[in-house]
Formats: sequence, C-alpha cells, structure tokens
Amino acid sequence: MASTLPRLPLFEAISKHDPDSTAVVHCLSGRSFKYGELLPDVARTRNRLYEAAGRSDIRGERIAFLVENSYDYVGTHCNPACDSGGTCHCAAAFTTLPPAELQYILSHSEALLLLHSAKYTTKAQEVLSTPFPDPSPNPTPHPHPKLVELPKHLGGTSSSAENGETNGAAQAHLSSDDADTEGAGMMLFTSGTTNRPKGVLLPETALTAQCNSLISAWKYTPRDRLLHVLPLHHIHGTVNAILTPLFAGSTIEFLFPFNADTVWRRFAKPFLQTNGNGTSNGVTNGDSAATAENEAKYAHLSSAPITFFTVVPTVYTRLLSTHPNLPAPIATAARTAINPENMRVSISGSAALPTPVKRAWRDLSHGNVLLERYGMTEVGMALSCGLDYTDRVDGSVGWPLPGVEARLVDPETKQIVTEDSAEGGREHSGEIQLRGANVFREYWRNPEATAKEFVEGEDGRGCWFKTGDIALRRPVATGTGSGSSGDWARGSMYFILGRQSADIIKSGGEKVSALEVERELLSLPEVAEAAVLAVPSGKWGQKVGAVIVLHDAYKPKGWKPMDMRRALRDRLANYKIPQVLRVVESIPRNAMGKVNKKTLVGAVFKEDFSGDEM
Ligand code: MCA
Ligand code: AMP
Repeated sequence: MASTLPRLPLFEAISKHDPDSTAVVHCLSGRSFKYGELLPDVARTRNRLYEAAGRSDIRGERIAFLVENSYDYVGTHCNPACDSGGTCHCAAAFTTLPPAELQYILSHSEALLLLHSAKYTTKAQEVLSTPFPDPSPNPTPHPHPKLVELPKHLGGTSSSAENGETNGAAQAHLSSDDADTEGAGMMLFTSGTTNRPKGVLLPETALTAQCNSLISAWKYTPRDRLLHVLPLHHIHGTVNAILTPLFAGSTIEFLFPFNADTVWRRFAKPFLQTNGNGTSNGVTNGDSAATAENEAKYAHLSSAPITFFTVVPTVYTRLLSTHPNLPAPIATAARTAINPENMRVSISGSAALPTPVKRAWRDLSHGNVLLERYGMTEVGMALSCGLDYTDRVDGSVGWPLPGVEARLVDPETKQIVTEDSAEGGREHSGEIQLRGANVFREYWRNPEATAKEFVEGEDGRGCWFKTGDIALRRPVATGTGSGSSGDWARGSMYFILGRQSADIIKSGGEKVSALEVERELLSLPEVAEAAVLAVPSGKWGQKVGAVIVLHDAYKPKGWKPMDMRRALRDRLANYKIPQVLRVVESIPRNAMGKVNKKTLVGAVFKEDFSGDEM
C-alpha cells in the first residue's frame, strides 16, 4: 500500500539513504530493520493514530507514548515528532516512571492518545486508573487519553537484513503539499527549580537544527554504528542518539537497560578470536551452566564494531569499575574495541566529566580521549569540544556548536562578560545564555516560566535563553581552538563551574528538583520539615540527600531510609528518591526562614560524601 508523508527534512534524509542499509538493530535478539522499511512503518503508525482518533487531522494534539527502546520506538518517535500530515506534540516516553508521575504528564499535556506497546499494556491501564494530580496542573481537568496499542514489527534477523533481504515493506511517498509543520515537535519533561516538571516544547525546526549542528560537528556517517544504552525521555537519548543518526544514515543498536557487563561483551565481540567450532573464545568462566547461559544470551551479538558511543559520566565510571572483572580474552578484546581506530568517537555529557574518569578511559582504551559536550533539554547540545584531539581539553566543554550563539552574563550586574572583563588577572564567570534555531519554543501552558527564562537581546536579533549554569571562558594552549575541528571551534574555551541554584541536583545524568522532592516529603504524615540537598558522589556525580524533622507523634518510633523509600516509591521516580537521609531535631534557617543548603550539606552529610569523588 502506498502512503504519503509530508516532505520534512528528516523524512527526506531517510528517503535518500540506501534502503538496504541497517537502520536499527536489537542487540541481544539480533533483530534488524532497514532504512527502506522505516518510512512505510512511520506511515502505518500515523494511519493507526488517525484511526484511533477518529479523524485524519490531529494537528496540534499531543500523543503520549509508552514504548520500549526498540525499532517500534524509533517509528513512533519519528511520527509524532515530525509528521505534519497530522501534526501533534508527543508528551514523552517515560517507561520507568511510577504511575503518579505519568498521570501528571498525561494530564498536564492534555494528551489525546496514549500509544503503548504490548509490553506496557498493564502499565498504561494502571496509569489511566491513577487519580488525576491534585492540584490539577490545568485550569480544567482534561479527559483521559484513549489507549492505542502499537503492533510489534518483527523485522528480519541481522543476517537476513544485513544481507539485503527485504521484509516486503511497502513504499512511502513524500509530498510537498502539506508544508504546515507548525504544530509538529516533541515535548520532553524536565525538572526546574520550582515544583513539578515542566513540558519543554521543541518544534520540529529546532530538532532539525540540533541534528544538523551535530552532524556538522561530530560527522555522523552511514558507516557509524552507535550502541544505544540511554533512556528515551531525554534529548541525549533521542536527538543525539536517534534523530541525528537517522539523518545521517547511521545504524542504531539498542541495548537497554544499561548493563556494564553486556556492554563490554558487545564491544568485544568483533575482536574476539574464534575457536575451532566457530564459537567465540573467552565467554567461559569455568562454570559450565553459566557458560551455556551466557552463550545463549550472547548468541546473536553482532560482529560489526561499535564506532560511536554517547553516554553520561556515570556509565563510563561503571564500565571502568567492571572491566577488571571480565574474563581475560573479553577484557583484551574490549580494550581493542574502544581504541581510537575502532571506536571513532566516545562522548560524555549531561553532567560534569571528572578528569580522573577521562584519564582512566584514555589509558584503558589505548588513547581514546572522551569528547565532552554541554547541553540542556531546552536547547539540545550547545557547547562541545572538537573531533580533533587537540580540541579536547580537560574540564572544558568547548565552544558553541555550529548555529548556536553563546555568551556569559554576570548574574548580579547583568553585564555581558567579555574577554577583557578579567580584573587584576582574576577570571570572570557568568551565566551561560544561548540563542539559535536550536532553542525550544516555550514551556507548555506556562507563559510565566517561559518569560522568566528569556531575556531580550540588545541587538534586536532575538531573545537569549538563560540556562542557570555558571561558566567562564579561558584562553587555551597554542594549537587548541585553531579551527582544526571546524570553524566553530576557535578561540577561548568554556569551562562549567556549576549551577546557579542549589535546588537542581544532577544524579547519574538525571536532573532532580530539590523542591519537587521536598513537596512529596512534606505531603507525608511523618514529615514536619524537609530540606533536599545535593550530596557529592563519585559514582553518581551527586546523590539526592534529605534532611528531615519528624512530627512529634512519629519521633519515638523514628524514621529509617527504608520507611522513606517505601513511602515515596509510588510517588516519585526511583532516581528522585533520596539515597541518604538524616533525621534531625531542627533545620537551621536564616531570618527570612531560608535554609542555606551549601552550609547544611557540609554540616549534615560530610560522612556521606562517597569519598570517591573525582
Ligand atoms: C538509577 N537509579 C538512580 C539513577 N538511575 N539513582 C540516582 N540517580 C540516577 N540517575 C537508582 C535505580 O532506580 C536503583 O534504585 C538504584 O539507583 C541502582 O540502580 P542501577 O541499576 O545501578 O542503575 P541503573 O538503572 O543502571 O541506572 C544508572 C544509569 C542511568 C545507567 C547511569 O541513571 C542512566 O541511564 N542515566 C542517564 C540519564 C540520561 O540520559 N540523562 C540525560 C539527561 P533501587 O535500588 O531503589 O531500585 S540530560 C540531557 O538530555 C541534556 C540535554 C544533556 O546535556 O545531555
Ligand atoms: P537537563 O535539563 O536534564 O537536560 O540537564 C541539563 C543540565 O545538565 C545543564 O543545565 C547542566 O547543568 C548539566 N550538564 C549537561 N552537560 C554538562 C556537562 N558536560 N558538564 C556539566 N554539566 C552539564
């Protein structure tokens, strides 16, 4: 059956890739899908959405989806994100969130449909039977979205698809007739300093600008094969690791949830010696039952080298700490796999990369220097070090990416920090402000928050987005920033110093609002007062810590971390639940009733600092 899709940049790019080249692979099953199948499958999903909505114009509506990391996710994601034939904003795919948080997202985004895979049928039903959030995030409560089940596309095996056998896919045609992409885009939820997560509206034009910028800086190609281990409710997992590779014609291989041992084995596979009977050497560990189990589990791993890897610092820390436990042949092959000749680019971002982790990775990989970059849900990737190794400086996040404008502004004086602002040799820091086609449009149904985060430009060329991150710019050694990574990578480099607000915590790359966690703690009968703080941690970057004062009635019995976890389990995502807890008699406050969190964390949690901070 022929289907028509609008002529959007992403679809146009996909239609030009070799139809027999591999778009998506499921790492453990080896199932694989080709570029030639993708657009017909996008069109099929779009038709199913129309059918479920009972109309063929769903412009401006929101479609939420709960789909596992897979080819089906890719087809779904391309669809609501970019399909102007029935443009819609997707809410998000937060498969790991508890029903209460998902219900908040559905209610706030006023989703028309909740598209789910068979795997999430029970969860989708559970979410819809969860009470609406109180207070409602909308002036008038919205009816529940309609549930739509997405049929699973099975695809071929990696060998059949990679040998050019087709799955009998239909054709999809691109039409320029409907060029109205106004409503198309993606909505991701992010924690801010205030209360509940905000819906960040990224129009299709911003997503395309972000992808073009990354292709220009990091040079994704059809020869790249990216191992995808990240969650899909963030820019990192979606734009950097799905949409941009699709634009470039690269192969995306899903391995989720992240498991360090499996990642090492996948990296190693192409570089393992095979023994006489064709099986890979090095899977044995002396236990024959475990060996058989491993051989079955890893039987379908592809032998194509992974060339592209983009993750958060916690993932590199985990990989470094598990490498010594691998059987020797796998450990050796894995080191070969990550050396710079085989793994073209390994990127770290979403949180600060500790220099010891960067050095340890370089040593283990025979010289692969991690490329650090800085981004944010509201803007995608903004600053990056360069592909040329001389343009990867310890502690620096590089230069504004192609198409992105950046400046530093003194938070107190509001003066723009220039290269000459350094007084008496002291470096001058400022808030990073950004503008460009990559920037989001608005926080969903929250004009006050949107207005607060933008500042008018003095040059009449548009507003700047205030990131809340503090950085400085520093001249670097000769040779660095000379343009060898591209014209954008020139001059002084940016170094992030931290966040302006102590109420934003970054744990394992996940952003947590201290106020949101405080709000949930204060809604519990046991808790009289609560302060939620960022506790330094080597493994997580920061851990979420809670300081609690109990109501008198609960003081004799006390409150243990397990009690807290049990009480919060159904209300907050796992990563938001405090990892460390202190019950105190009182929380010190200043005359205005405010808690000085920077002082409190040192006073209360000193012993909980991991001791492995890097
Ligand atoms: C899992 N847990 C966490 C976190 N993740 N706790 C704190 N912080 C976290 N990030 C909880 C688990 O629920 C579990 O709780 C316990 O910690 C141990 O879980 P474990 O299995 O060891 O962890 P994991 O499930 O393997 O996850 C670790 C992870 C994951 C792979 C590092 O957190 C992750 O994928 N993070 C990346 C997030 C990301 O993509 N960020 C990008 C956003 P329990 O024991 O109670 O069950 S930023 C972004 O997009 C911008 C644009 C940018 O710049 O990139
Ligand atoms: P999110 O809103 O989850 O997209 O997180 C964005 C935030 O992550 C930024 O505002 C920074 O605080 C932080 N971040 C991202 N990349 C880096 C990096 N390379 N170094 C330090 N912080 C980073």
